Amino acid sequence: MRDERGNVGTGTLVGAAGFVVVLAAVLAVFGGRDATAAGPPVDPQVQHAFAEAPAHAAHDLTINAVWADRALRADPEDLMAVADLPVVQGVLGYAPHAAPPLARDYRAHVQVELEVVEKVMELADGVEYRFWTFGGAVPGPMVRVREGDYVTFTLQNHPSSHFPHNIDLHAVSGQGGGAEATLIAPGQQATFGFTALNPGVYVYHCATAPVGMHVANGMYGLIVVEPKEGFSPVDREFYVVQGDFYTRGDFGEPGLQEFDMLRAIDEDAAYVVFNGRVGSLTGDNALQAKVGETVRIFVGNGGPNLASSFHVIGDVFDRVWVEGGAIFNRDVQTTLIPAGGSAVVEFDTNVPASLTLVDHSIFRAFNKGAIGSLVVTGEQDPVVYSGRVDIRPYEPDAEAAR
Ligand SMILES: [Cu+2]
Repeated sequence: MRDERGNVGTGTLVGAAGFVVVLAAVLAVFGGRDATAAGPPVDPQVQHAFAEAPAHAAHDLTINAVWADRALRADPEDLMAVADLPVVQGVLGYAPHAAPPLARDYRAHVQVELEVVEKVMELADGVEYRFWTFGGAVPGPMVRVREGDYVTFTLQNHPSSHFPHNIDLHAVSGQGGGAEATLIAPGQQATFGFTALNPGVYVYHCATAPVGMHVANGMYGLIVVEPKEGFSPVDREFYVVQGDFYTRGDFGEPGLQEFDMLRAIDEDAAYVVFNGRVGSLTGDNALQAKVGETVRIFVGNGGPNLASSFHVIGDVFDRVWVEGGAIFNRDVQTTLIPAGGSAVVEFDTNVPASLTLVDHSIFRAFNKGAIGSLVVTGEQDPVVYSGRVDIRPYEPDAEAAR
C-alpha cells in the first residue's frame, strides 16, 4: 500500500516479493507444461513408483502416467465418428464378480441397459429391507467400458416401482453425470450418451431427491473405464462395494426394517456392509483364491455417509490404485475410500489363509457387518509364515522365586 507521500510501504514490498517467490514456485511446479519441447512432464510420484520397483513391473496397473499427454483425441481412433464405431453390448458383472476384462484395443459404441427395481431382500439373516436397486442387486452391476468409448446408456424404471429414479455416473462429464437426462417415473425409460473421457474406477448412484435416501437404500455401483492400454491381467478379479444402512431397529433386530431418515442424517448407521448384506462375503459366500495368484479387487464405497478404511487382515496390498485414479501406491495396509469413491487393490497370495476383508473402523466390522472372507488355499511356505511353533506356560513369578 502507498503511504500519504505516495511511497510504497516496506510491508507491501515484502508481501509483493513473497508473492513473486510463491508465483515462481507455482510456475516451477505447474507451469512447465507449456515448455515441454523436451517431452511432457511426468508426475513425480508415478515416476518414482516406476523407477524404484522395476521388479513389480509385470503386475503394475497400467496407467496414463503422463498426465499432460492424455490419449483422448490424440489417437487417430479418437477422431472416428460415433456412427462409424462398432456397436457392442455393455459388459456387466454382479458382485462379487467383476465384469470381465474387455479384451478390446479399439473404441466402440457401447450400449448399456440398467433396470431400477425396488424389492425386498435380506439385509442380514432374518432382517428384511425394501432395497431400491440398479439391476435388482446391491451394489448394482459393475459396468466396464474402455477409455474413449461412446456409451449409450438406457435407464429403465420398473412399473412396479413406487418412486422416480435416475443415475449419476461419476465417469460422465456432463450435467449431473446423466442425472437430469435419466430422471424417470415408474414405467418409463430414458437414454443418453456420453464419451468415457477419463480412465478410472467410478461410482454411479441414484441422484433423485432426497438423494441421501435413494443412496441409503442401495442405489450405487461401479463403472470401470479401462485405460486404452488395458489393465494387466491377473488371476482373480472381484467386485466389492461398501454401504451404510439406517434402519428403525438396531443391528440384528428381525423382521422388515424401515428406513430411518433421522438416523441417516445423524450418520448413525445400524449396518455397514459389503455388497448389500451382512454375510455377503462370509461362510459359503467367501471369496476364493489359490496360493501364488494375483488378486485384484475393485472396491467401491456407496456410502451414503461413511468413509471406508478398507483393510484385508492377513495380507498387504502390494498395489493400490488410489481413489481409482491415476496414482498408485505400494505396500499398503489400509486404504481410505471416500463415500462416493473407489480404489483398486491388488495383492499376491503367498500362503494359505483365511483373509478377512474389513472396514478397519473396526466396530463396523465386528458389530455392524462390514466383514468378509477371502479363503486362500494351497501350499504352505513356513518361511513366509511359520504358524505357531511353540506354546507353553508363562510363569514369571515362579521364575523369580527360583
Ligand atoms: Cu433412486
